[in-house]
Order: sequence, then structure tokens, then C-alpha cells
Amino acid sequence: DESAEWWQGAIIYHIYPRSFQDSTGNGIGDLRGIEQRLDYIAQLGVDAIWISPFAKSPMRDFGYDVSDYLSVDPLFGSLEDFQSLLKAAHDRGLKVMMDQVLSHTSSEHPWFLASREGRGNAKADWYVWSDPAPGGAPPNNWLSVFGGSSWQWEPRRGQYYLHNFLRDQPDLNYHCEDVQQAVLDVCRFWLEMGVDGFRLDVCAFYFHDPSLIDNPPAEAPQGSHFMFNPYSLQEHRHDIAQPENLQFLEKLRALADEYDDRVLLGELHQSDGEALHHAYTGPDRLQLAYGYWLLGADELNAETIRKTATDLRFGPDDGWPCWALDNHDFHRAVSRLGVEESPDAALIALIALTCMRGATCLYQGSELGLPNADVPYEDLLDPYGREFYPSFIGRDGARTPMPWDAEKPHAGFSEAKPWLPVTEPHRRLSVRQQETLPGSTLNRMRRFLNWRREMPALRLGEMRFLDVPQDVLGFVRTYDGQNICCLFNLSATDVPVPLDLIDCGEQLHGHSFAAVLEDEVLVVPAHGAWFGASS
Ligand code: TEU
Repeated sequence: DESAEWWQGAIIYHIYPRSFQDSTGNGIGDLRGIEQRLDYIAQLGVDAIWISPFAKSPMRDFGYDVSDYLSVDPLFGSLEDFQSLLKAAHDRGLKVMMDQVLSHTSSEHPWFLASREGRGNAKADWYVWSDPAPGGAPPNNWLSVFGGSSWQWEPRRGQYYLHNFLRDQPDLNYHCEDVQQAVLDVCRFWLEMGVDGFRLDVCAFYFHDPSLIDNPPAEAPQGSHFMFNPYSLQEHRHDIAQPENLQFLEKLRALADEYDDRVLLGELHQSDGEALHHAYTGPDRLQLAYGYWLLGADELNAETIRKTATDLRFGPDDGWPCWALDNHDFHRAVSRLGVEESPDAALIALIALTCMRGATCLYQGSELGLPNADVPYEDLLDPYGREFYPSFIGRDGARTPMPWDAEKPHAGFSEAKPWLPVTEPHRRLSVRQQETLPGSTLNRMRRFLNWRREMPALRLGEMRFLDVPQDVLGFVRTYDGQNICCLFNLSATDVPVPLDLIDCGEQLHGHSFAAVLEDEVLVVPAHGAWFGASS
């Protein structure tokens, strides 16, 4: 369709560059490594790649702490390597999205080094500084997402600075116009180079409440390391609901719109709720809202998915959701959902998401059905995991290297010992081994995504849920006079769907899922799917 935008219903392959492919033999993945694997990515049938940060960084948070926005960290290569990757991706019809971490910088960024020197210099206001409370305590009770107070004492200035994440990630002060301009200039630099869009890290955190009032105390939710703090981020809404934050996103969008076909995908927090997604998306703001709706879920059934999508109520004038089951921050879905013995359960959930209205991010290794890797404490590198161990073991288990070939050292990721280990269960699920098995997760995923590419209704159509038996997620996507009926069985037993409940259309084939149509019922097999077309 001519009027459709490339990102509508797109599948975005999410790459964690440290762990994708090492081309230099230092045990760490890099941009050339990604370029070498582009054919693999294109063959999967995806539309775009999103690369986690590769800008210069001291790597305290593995790239989410940038010390120079305009250069590539030498670990990952050079600007020329990036330009070469960009061209090679475009040659294969793949769009390239960059991660922009604009809420905070590294504490080693020259802006911060200048700002902390004193209250009189040109960058004095670029970060959030405050005098101590009486007695020398931090200015208020705000807590960092990664634990402890979100204030750090800086003796050079005799003041505290705000950090919503690590103390090595000082928060930029967006109330300062020069900061906004500097950040927009950074974005322009990459847009000029030809990147197709940005994934905006924690884009609801740009502004803070300048009154610095205390958060009201809140209970930590039960059974979760997440929102672990007594003053939950939910109450930290002074940050999130700042109208200035939306105005700034409008500036960013206006900038992106100066170029053709660029997209803004904004990361919003789990606790942000539906209202925020409506506020943040739309014709002048984000096109795609990346929420934690399903990433945080330890249980996923037809009902939760349906409820999530229904609650979001994205209308034609809003942006689109961007679904994700896995990323570099959460335990891999296969383990999170407790389906290590039958990874098809995670596959079907992922396939279902790709058919819902919205874009989908597919995290490297999910196409292989990888479980979360068991990384022993001695090998843990994630500062967030080390802080909360053992109640939270951190994010390393989702960040271990891609297993390419079980017969090669370190599964073909690197010739040297990788920065995080390749575990035995991952080796067995390597790309090369799965390619030889017709029914492997990889082959089914590949076949499905390539089939889906030819179905405009699955990318662009309106979505209407069907009332079908519990355990089955059913909806119809309608586009250009065609209806595609989609049924997904998220349970471990076959489910009969009486035909008088739905108009299931004429069965479509070629997507690697089989359902059986009998006289009065359609039997959707355990972890299986049905696709039917009608007009
Ligand atoms: O994540 C935002 C965020 O809030 C996560 O830290 C999340 O709470 C946690 O990882 C759940 O396990 C983004 C990035 O995706 C993350 O990698 C960065 O560490 C963080 O921002 C700070 O830049």
C-alpha cells in the first residue's frame, strides 16, 4: 500500500551489539560482526534492525551511559564501520534504528565533567544539581531505578546531582534550553547520516519536577524485584507527567519529520499505564510506543494479551504499540514463562504478537527459542544484578552471545573467550544446527515471518477480537476488503472452537502452523494457530 508507513506493523530485529557477532577476536561483538550477519537477519523476514547503544561509553551500563554521542565506541568499531553497516542494511531492504539514550549521559561525558566543576561555568545548569537538605542529607526521597537514593554527592561543587539509574548516569536538565538544543543536534547528526529512526531510551524521564518535592511513600508490589523501592516510580509522576516532556518530544518529532520516513519508537515504563501511551503517541509525537506490557509478565495467556491490547485502545489518530516479549533487560521469555520444556509455547506467543495491530520487536535469540542463560554470580557483570543479587540476578542471562554454530569454539560468536559465557543449552540451539531441522523454532519462525510479509492485513489491518474459548486468542484483521481470521492456542492441550462462534474463513497455508477443520469445529492444536481469509 502506497499510503502505509514502513514501520506500521513492522518486525524490528533488536540487536545487542556486544553479543551478536565478534569480528575482531576480542570476545565482544561489534558493528562489522553485525554487517557479516545481515543476510541471516534479512532472511528471517524482518523489516528493520534496532541496535542497542554503540556510541562511545565507559560501559558502566554497557552503552546506556554515553560519553560521546557523535562517535562509535572503539570496542564496536568506527563511524566508517557504521556507515558501511547502514549501507549494507539498506541494500538488503532493512531499515536501521539507533538507540538514543538522551535522558542521562555518562558521568565521564565532557558536559558533566564541566558541569561538576562549579556553579559558574557555562554547563553549570546542564545537569540537575541541588544543595543538601539540612544536616547534609540528599535533597529529597527520590530513589534510583537501580537501587538507593537517586542523589549523589559531588564534593567539587558541594552539591548533589540527580541520577535515575546508576550514579554513573547523571540526569540531564532538560529545563535548560541549551541541553534541548544539544540533544536535538545529536539527533540531527544521525538523521543526516541516514538512520531510519530512533529507539528513545526512557523517554518519559527527560524532565524532572524542578520543585524537587518528596514522593509520597508507596508499597513495593509483592513478589517482584521490580519497583523494588518504597517510593515507587509510579509516584514519581512529577517526572513523567511533565507537559514539557511532551513538548520536547514534539520538537524531536518535528526534526525527524524534516527527513523522509523516519520513526520515533519511545520506551515507556511498565507503570506508565494506558493514559500515558495516548499522551505520548500521535501525529506530532511518537509513532511507536514500546511498553513493558508483556515483557514483565511471568504468565502469558490469551486473556492477558487480549486485555493488554484492549486496554491500550489505540485508535486511528494515536500512534501504534510496539510489542515485545524479550529484550536485553528481562529474563528471556522461554524461562520467564516456565516453558523450557516446550519452547513452542513462547514461539506461539511471539507469533501472536506479530499478528496484532502494532509493530513487534524481536530480540536476538528469540527466533531460536533460547532460554535465559544461567550466569554464575562470579561471572555477573550487570551492576543492577550485582546490587540486588540474589533477589534479582540481573540482566546478564538475556545478554549472553548469540550461538551461531555448536561445532565452533564459543558457538561461532568469537574466537576468544566471550565477555559473557555461551551456555550449553544455548549451544544446542545454535543457528546452524537449527537450520538443518525443518521443524526447528528457527525454521518455523523464518517461514512464518516471510509468509506474513505477504499479508497486508496482518501488517496494516484494523483488529477486532473474537469471543472464542478461553486459552485461544482470536481476532480478525481487516484491510482493503480482506479479513484474516487468526486463532492462537496458547495452552498445552488441543482446543476445539465451535464454528458457529466465528467466521473462520478459508484456510491459509504456508506459514508452518496446522489446525484441523472438521464439520462443526475447528481444532487448534496445543501451541498452534489457524489463519483463514474471507472477503
Ligand atoms: O531501561 C529502562 C528501565 O527502566 C530498565 O532499567 C528496567 O527497569 C529494568 O532493566 C528491568 O529489568 C533502559 C534500558 O533498556 C536499560 O538497559 C538501561 O539500563 C536503562 O534504560 C538506563 O539507561
